[in-house]
Amino acid sequence: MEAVLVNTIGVLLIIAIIWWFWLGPRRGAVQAVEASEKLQILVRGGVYEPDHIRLPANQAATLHFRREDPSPCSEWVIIPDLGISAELELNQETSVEIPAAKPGKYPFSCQMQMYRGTLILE
Ligand SMILES: [Cu+2]
Repeated sequence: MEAVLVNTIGVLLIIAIIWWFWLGPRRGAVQAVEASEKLQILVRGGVYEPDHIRLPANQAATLHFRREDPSPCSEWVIIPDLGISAELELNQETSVEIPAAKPGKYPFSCQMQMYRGTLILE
């Protein structure tokens, strides 16, 4: 019985460590920008909806992420090729500014890459 307790504590500690280093809150640059046309992306059930977004290249834009998934997995959205990472508030809309960039495919994901999407600039 005692061994079970010790094991349980060990497992909880490991979860706490993983939480702290990989899933916990981190600081990121979030820029909220007013946009005339709304591009809303729902974050729920392990997928971004839509997960492919086409935008004109060489033109700044704003994406509005609405996170409805309470799991910490979905807390951040990261676009590595554009140097963007944004923290998403639960049940709120977070504006993510996309800078003018050359044509191409720019993958975005949560920090553990369970949520995945692609930004297509053309
Ligand atoms: Cu994730």
